[in-house]
Amino acid sequence: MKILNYIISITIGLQFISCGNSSTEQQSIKKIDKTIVKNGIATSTFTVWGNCGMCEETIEKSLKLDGISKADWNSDSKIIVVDYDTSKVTLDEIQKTIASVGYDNIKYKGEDRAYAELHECCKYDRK
Ligand SMILES: [Cu+2]
Repeated sequence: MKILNYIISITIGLQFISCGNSSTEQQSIKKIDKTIVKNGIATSTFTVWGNCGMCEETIEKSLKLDGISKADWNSDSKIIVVDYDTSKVTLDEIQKTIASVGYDNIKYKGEDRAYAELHECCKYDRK
């Protein structure tokens, strides 16, 4: 029974990271760009264009930088929440980093070369 549960959870996990055709939902992307700073720790919430769980991995991995304590992108809402130490990293650097791995965001357009190298199903409709 344990094995069955394990298989089921893997199957659900795979569905979660697989790419759906989300071109219809792309049209309703809400543009958000908001930052709250408290005691030198900022929480920025902004829009990052993308498709799926693989995009989420690429975007979040790119933000494993000194000073960033949390980066959580949601493939449905296309919104990322980043917590960071403002003495170590700036919002501008964060948004440039996301663009450098190919993702359009509220401030910067994703680098074309990085976009071209994205997995087929990650080639989201650009902003
Ligand atoms: Cu993707």
